[in-house]
Amino acid sequence: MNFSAQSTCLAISGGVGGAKLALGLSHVLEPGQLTVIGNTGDDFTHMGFYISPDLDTVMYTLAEVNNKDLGWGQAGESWNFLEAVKRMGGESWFQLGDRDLGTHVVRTQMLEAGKSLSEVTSHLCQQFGIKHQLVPMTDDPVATIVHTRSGEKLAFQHYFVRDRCMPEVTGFVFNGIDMAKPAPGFLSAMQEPSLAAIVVCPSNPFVSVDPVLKIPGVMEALGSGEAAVIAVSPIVGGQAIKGPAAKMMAELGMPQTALAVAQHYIKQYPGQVQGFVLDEKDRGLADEVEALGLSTIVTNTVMVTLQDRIDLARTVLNFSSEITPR
Ligand code: FO1
Repeated sequence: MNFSAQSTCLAISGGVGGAKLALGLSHVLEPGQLTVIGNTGDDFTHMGFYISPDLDTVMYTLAEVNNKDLGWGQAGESWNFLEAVKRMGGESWFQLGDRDLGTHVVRTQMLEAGKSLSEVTSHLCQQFGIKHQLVPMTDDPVATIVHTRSGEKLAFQHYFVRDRCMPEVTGFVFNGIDMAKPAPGFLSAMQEPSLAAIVVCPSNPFVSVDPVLKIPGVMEALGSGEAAVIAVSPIVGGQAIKGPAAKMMAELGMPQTALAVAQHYIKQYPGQVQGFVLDEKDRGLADEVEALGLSTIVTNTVMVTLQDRIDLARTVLNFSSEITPR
C-alpha cells in the first residue's frame, strides 16, 4: 500500500526516543493521519498524583515544550514545590517540577471525577494545542514490574528513577495486562481501513513496546490489515541512545545489538513485524536482519535535530509503502 495523503499511521512510543520520532511524524503528517500510542506501564501514583511519564514525554514533545536537558518534564521548569516538599521531610526521589505538577494535578482530578485516561489525555493535549492524536495504550491499570537478580520485584519507577536502573534485571511482568483492553482510540486507529504504516518507535523493546503489543487483541488487530509493521532499532552501535535497554539486554543474556532487538520482536510476535530500520553504524548487520525475514533499511536513526526527526519519519513512511502486504 502506498503511503498517500489519505493514508494513516499508528506510532507506538515509550518516552524520549519514541517521542522524537513521533514529533518527526507529526511534522510530516496531517493531524488526521497520525495516532501515537503511549506506553502506560510506567504509570504510577506518587504523593497522591497519577503520573503517566511516557504520555507526558510524548505530549510535551509534540507541544514542543519538552525539557531537552532532562529528557522528561517541561522546558523552563522551576522546582519550588519539590524544594518545599524536601523542606518538610517529604519524598523527593521523583522530581516533580512546578509546571509539570499542573499536568498531574489536572489529570488526577479528572480521573477521580470518573474520566478515562484517554479522555484526560485528549483534554491535556488540547490545552497544549496538539492537533495529532495521542492515545494511551489502555484505560485499564497496567503496571510494569521489574524482576531482579536479588529476587526483589520492583515497581518500574522504583527501578528506573529511585534505584537508577542499577539492579540487575531478570525479566518483566506487566500486572493487569491480561484484563486490559486497548483504549478506544487505539482500537479504532488499528481498525482504520486507511492504516498504511504501524511504526514501532525506537523505544525500549522490553518495557516500552512490549507492554503495548502484549495487550490482548493488539497483535491480532495489527496483523489483520494491510499495514506494514516497521520497527526502528533503539540500539545503535551496541548502545542505547538513552535509557537502560542495552544494559537490560546484557543482563538478560542477549547480545547488545540491533540484530538482537530484531530477534526479540520476531520471537515475541512471530510473523507480525515486516520491516526493520537500522542505523548507518549497524549497516554490517543488515544481511543478518534480512535473513530473519525482515525487510531492512539502513539510515540515520540518531535524531539530534528536528530535521533528523523529520527525515527519519519520511524514510520510515516511504519504507512502509515499499513493503509488500502480508
Ligand atoms: N526521570 C528521572 O530520571 N528522574 C525523575 O525525577 C523523573 C521525574 C519525572 C516526573 C514526571 C514525568 O512525567 C517523568 C519523570 N521522569 C523522571 C521520567 C520517567 O520516569 C522515565 O523517563 C520514564 O518512565 C521512562 O520512559
